[in-house]
Amino acid sequence: MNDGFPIVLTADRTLTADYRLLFDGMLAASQTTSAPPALLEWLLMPRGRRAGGRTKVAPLGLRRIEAALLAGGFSPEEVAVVSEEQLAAAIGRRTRVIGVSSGEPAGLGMNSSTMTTIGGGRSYPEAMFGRLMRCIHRLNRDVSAKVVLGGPGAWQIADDPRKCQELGIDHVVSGYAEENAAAVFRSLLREEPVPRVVTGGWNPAVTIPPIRGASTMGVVEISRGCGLGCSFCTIGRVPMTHLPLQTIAADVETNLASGISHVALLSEDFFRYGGIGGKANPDSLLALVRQIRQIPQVGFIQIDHASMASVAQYEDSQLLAIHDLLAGENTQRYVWVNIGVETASDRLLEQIGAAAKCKRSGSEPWGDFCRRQLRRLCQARYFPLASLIVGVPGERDEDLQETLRWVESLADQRLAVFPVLYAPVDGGPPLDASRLRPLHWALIRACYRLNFRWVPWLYRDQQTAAGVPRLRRLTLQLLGYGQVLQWKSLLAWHHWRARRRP
Ligand code: B12
Ligand code: SF4
Repeated sequence: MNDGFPIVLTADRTLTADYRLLFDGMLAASQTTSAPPALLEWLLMPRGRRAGGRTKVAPLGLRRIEAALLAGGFSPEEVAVVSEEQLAAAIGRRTRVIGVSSGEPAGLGMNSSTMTTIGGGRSYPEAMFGRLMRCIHRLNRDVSAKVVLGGPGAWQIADDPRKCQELGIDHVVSGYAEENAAAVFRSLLREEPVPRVVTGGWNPAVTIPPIRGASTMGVVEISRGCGLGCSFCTIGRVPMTHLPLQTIAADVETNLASGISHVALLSEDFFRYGGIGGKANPDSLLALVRQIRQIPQVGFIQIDHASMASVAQYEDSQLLAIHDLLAGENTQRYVWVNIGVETASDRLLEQIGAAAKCKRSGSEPWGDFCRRQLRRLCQARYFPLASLIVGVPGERDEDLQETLRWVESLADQRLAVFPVLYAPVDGGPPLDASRLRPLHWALIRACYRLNFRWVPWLYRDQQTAAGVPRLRRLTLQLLGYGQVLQWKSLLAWHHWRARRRP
């Protein structure tokens, strides 16, 4: 048996692949096992680069835990962040703790359950996580290191000791954990008793440690939490905290040093950076993006989520100025952004407890307000990926009809609308196809008519921005068109079945 490292940190292939862009990661993670796994793995999840028995890229959450352990007194020789392929060499007689990060250990995330309901199979992240745990279980048999699960999906199995046992997990750390990760790991190394489930700790007033190695897809946090309180969201009650410019710039520099030039600025509400409560601060965001753009070698800057209420607080000229800084050399390039609409019905919006995020002045109906903001974003060359939640308790036919008309009214815009099936955050059963009515399918199909038109175009645009070689681009496009055909037939079939159901 080899020596291994005392502390091994790892994550499955969906989180350690060498994606060029955030969009690649999103695309890969939203696949289901009904697509040929070997082809997907090869095409969508290129194996991450490695050096000195460690992975070059790892999910940001795991990088923060690594940084917290080093800040908490562990030495770089004691802690190794590795990919699945490196586990056999990393786990050995010295190994005492194996830390695993996952966003989807049980496949309960809303996006995953939507994809499996429509496309069949199991969610890729869940399947890959299962494969990783089997690998750890096999290698750990003669080592008996303690296995600790953390990450944004840890809550999914925290209350399920049987599932943990089945997966070979001894402890679950839930939530952000920079503050107590080192203490928990130290106790485990000393073989002191540690509860099965530990609540992670972090203190916004104490600095979040800059990462020590590159993050998958060049992601760096600019804000953490959200605090707008939507009842269906896991971070609805975590107040938004903005990271200082120095930490953000340091994280970008660490990625650049590993050859990752594209940056993804993460926040649940990009346009709220530097703001207080729900109030945006355009000057602060402009200063941040300007500073990142000034760092030599920074390529395409991507963003992730935003809220309508924050977009509304920006002038058109400010939206455009930020777009141009993000896009860099080619200002004609589109910058995609996820943005929550959830429903076009004011009644339902109130009922699902999303009123705070949808705050707006005046009495403009929510659907009209969203349409206006989406058009402003499109005008400034953003590509909105709007989300709708389908099947929330209390939803009526009139809400669905209103939302359907709303989707159809956007046919002249360059955007996508993604319907996600409601899944309760308490881990209760997500909605499945048998509970969807014909009107649900009519709405889902209207959304995908837009998506089939524009998503392949967006992906092409993004890949060109990232300099993906032509042959790979063409192969992926072919695969994409195949998937569009498959999904068109699946949607038509689900709709037909729902209509025949009594
Ligand atoms: C970037 C991103 C992605 C990227 C990369 C994911 C990653 N984990 O790096 C990609 C595109 C691949 C992705 C995919 C998915 N994502 Co995502 N993603 C995000 C996003 C925007 C940022 C993640 C991040 O870097 N956060 C910052 C870091 C510092 O926080 P963190 O990862 O939570 O890490 C902290 C703790 O969790 C903990 N921790 C993390 N790892 C470990 C390990 C150990 C051992 C310990 C002790 C602690 C620990 O300590 C860290 C520091 O405090 C978040 C939203 C958000 N703002 O967090 C959604 C989010 C994590 N994603 C989410 C979802 C649902 C998914 C998908 C399931 C969607 C899908 N099917 O397509 C997949 C799952 C992929 C997977 N295998 O986990 C949900 C998770 C909620 C849930 N599962 O219930 C989130 C919270 C979005 C949301 N608001 O709903 N995602
Ligand atoms: S605005 Fe988005 S991130 Fe914030 S609580 Fe609502 S759904 Fe969650």
